[in-house]
Amino acid sequence: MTTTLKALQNWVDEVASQTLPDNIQWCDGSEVEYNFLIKQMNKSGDLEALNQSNYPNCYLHRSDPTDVARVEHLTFICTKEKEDAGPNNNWMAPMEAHNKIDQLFKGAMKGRTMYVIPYCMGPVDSPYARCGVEITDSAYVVVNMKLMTRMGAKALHRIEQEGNFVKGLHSTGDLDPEKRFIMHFPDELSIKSIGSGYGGNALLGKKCHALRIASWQARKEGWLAEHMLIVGIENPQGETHYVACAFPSACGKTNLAMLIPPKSQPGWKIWTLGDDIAWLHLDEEGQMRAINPEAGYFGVVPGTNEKTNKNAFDMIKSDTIYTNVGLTEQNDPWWEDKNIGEPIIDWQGDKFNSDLRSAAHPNSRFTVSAVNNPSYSELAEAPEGVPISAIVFGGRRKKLAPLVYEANNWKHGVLVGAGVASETTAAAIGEVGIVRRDPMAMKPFCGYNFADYWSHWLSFSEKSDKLPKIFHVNWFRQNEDGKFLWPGFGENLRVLRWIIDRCESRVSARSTSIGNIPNTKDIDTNDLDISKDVLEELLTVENKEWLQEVNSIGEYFETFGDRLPKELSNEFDKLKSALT
Ligand code: SAT
Ligand code: MN
Repeated sequence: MTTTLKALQNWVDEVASQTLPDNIQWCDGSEVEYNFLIKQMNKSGDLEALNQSNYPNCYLHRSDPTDVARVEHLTFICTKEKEDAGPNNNWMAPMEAHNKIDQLFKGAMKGRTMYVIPYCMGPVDSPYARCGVEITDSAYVVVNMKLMTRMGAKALHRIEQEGNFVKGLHSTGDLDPEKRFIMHFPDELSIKSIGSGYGGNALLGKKCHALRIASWQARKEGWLAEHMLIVGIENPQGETHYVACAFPSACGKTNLAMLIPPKSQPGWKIWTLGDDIAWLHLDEEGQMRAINPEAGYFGVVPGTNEKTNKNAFDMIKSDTIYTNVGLTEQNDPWWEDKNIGEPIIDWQGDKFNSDLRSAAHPNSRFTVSAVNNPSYSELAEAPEGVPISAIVFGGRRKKLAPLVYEANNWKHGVLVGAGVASETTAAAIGEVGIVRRDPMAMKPFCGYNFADYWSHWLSFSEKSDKLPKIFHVNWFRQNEDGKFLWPGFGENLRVLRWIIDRCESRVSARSTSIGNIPNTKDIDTNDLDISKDVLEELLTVENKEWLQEVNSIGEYFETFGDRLPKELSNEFDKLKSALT
């Protein structure tokens, strides 16, 4: 396979003469190619076959122990003007960034195969989909991209028809953390990443393209590229509402997207559209519609069990690539809270010793195609996407944020999203459990200045009078003893039901200074071991605590200077005066 598209062929030739690979392989995305690469990596030790009777077609990859998560401090947005990247991003001038990283790419693929991966983010026949080509020297990246995107011949065909594509150049380099960079060039629609083979650093279709570059494109073209799951909620009467939810990495997006309704909620069904990224467009009628640009899941493994996420637990029993989990004596994968079996080997391949390290890395992952998901929605392949009734923001907060509240209107909702904060998780290198501001769960992923991003969000209020309602949820509130107040997981359906009832104007709500809160009677607690007091506690708004929060949001907004949209400061002022 080669290409008729001159621009693509030229770029591939250029990269080859810079990186000097032994071979060049154009990926066609076929099963034969996938199986061949798996076999090859199994031989080279890049992958280890798991117990094939218990886990057919499942493999384990161990990444370098220094290369286990996204590296936000080494991720750069390289716009001409520093201000365009904003205080929310690391910035480097494009020329300087190219020079620095090109130096590292020189001869980087010597002795290796260079893979050319054409891929499409979104259904190949969707007008909302966008294409890219990733060049990489990692076979692990190729097989992950096969599971995570629509890759190969069909994507290449679309690229040749359209004539343009996002360019992603990746090499694992020598995995030296000192020579690791993930650079984005929004003006050139290109990405260069070196020195990491891990997830969001290396699978360039995901965070690099579908969020950082796409958010930039989306602003220019009038749509939104967001860090959101998309889920369909079908009621016992057979009506389905679609909701898009933005939570930071490792805060339960995959679990919510694949939720199984508890026995107390007969007749309800959940359909998964996506678990991580949503591209949102207004259609001709002003209805917001969403597609999931991805075709698979790169989910957090620890904590997945029959109770927390049975769909995922079953889904990853076959055709799955595991990264950085432990092993049992039977060579089954093992992770914390799997609740079955015992580990004997840890994620670094050493004999398991609980004093040394956990068996699975806290950010260990599964990669699996979405079609393996028992709750996969038929409409996930629909080129026109699904209509969105509600947008939900959330984070991991021990205190303060109530279980759920509703914004007064779109503009207030933008403030609610911009004010999101969450405790950090193992999905990125750095300290875990620190509360940081994470607007719209996009802190690590917005490819431009947040102030401009909020202006873009605000601009939708003029474009349609049928916009989704905006909500905020917090599944993670704790009592004084550090116990979670809300059971979470499947029981979160009860909160989604209230959200849908609000969208359909079926229930009233209590107006507070931060927005509309459910009346306790409207959250179904049937069959739930939760007292009225606890529910009330979950739905309390303490103005004094909120005032502190608002002051911290205000300080954060100040870092954006004059660029902060006036309409957002207005919403902020309104909130502050409601609290005082
Ligand atoms: O490493 S990824 O960016 O792919 C996963 C995540 O952090 O959400
Ligand atoms: Mn994510």
